[in-house]
Amino acid sequence: MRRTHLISLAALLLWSGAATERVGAQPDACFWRERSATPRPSARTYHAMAYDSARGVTVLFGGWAGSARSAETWEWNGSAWTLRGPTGPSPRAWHAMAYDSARGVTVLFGGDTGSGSSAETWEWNGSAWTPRATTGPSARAGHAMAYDSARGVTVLFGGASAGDETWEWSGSAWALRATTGPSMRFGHGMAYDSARGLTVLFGGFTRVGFYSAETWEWNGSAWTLWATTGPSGRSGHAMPYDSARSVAVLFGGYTSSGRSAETWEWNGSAWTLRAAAGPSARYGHAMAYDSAGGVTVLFGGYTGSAYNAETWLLWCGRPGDLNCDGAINNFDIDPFVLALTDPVGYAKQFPNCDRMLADVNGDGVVDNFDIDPFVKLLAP
Ligand SMILES: [Ca+2]
Ligand SMILES: [Ca+2]
Repeated sequence: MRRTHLISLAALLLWSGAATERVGAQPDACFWRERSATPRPSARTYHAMAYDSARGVTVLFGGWAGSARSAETWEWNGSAWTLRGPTGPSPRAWHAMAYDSARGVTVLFGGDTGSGSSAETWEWNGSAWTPRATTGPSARAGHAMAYDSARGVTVLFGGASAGDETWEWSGSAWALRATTGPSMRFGHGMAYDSARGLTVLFGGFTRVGFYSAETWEWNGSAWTLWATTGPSGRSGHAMPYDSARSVAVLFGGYTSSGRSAETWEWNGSAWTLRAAAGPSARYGHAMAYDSAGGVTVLFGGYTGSAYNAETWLLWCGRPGDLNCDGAINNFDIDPFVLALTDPVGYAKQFPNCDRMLADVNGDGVVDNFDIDPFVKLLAP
């Protein structure tokens, strides 16, 4: 270590002032991490996932793996996958799911069953699947759903047939709410922005034969098209909402130039491309935001040569917050020193954090040149 750095570090370790935090001094840094787990769902694409906030698990149902459709229900608790026993919907892919937090159930609609599209509504309460409404949207696949927690309804848009309809499920009945807004499409992404009370839609494959790059928002009565630049046109991406950071997170999809490995964020007014290396380029994967763990979960997809069975977590934090508790203060000093001197030890002690949070000067490497910026972050 250079002498100046040694002096800084010594000052740092001796410093015992009140915990201090500089809010917003550094932008978030995001990192993808693959989680290996056994057992796990087999490789698949066009499954659906939703996060059950009451039980703290991400629910996965169905999917397609090139030879057969799945009727499996799996749950991810943040560290392990469990295959759940009860039977429910028949095997299917290209269905949609959303978690109704008021009623504590995961809602599933439609999908491709192999003998046509489904018009079934099912609900999973964590122990049993129950078939629901017999009237509602026509049979369809490739639609998207999101739960509007302010209005207490599950919003459905699009699908490979009748794809310009907006429907809402109250928990007891479906209502057709609009037929104007985004054009007919399927394979789009949809998420509910709870901070702004709007359902966000991006992309999809439209009937006029191209990949849409449109961003739309539904306020419960009308759709608004945002004139904005952002991700290129695509379908088969996934787009959950990160409620801690108030952004919709988009990954992957199929574009006019092939599969994408891009991670984008929509904050309600602009798209930002995240330079976060992670899953390989793919489409037909599923994602959900785990609010208890503060991570976005991704599973599977089609990578161009194979169906995929990888579990990835996207974690975002603030440079300097080395213990990942959301604040930058004295409790980050020991973890910072550990990250700097013992990467293996750091990973072991903070498995859900990332050593790169010690890259406080943002030059892409963790080294002695990060000490002074870290001290400045702590000291008023
Ligand atoms: Ca901290
Ligand atoms: Ca650095």
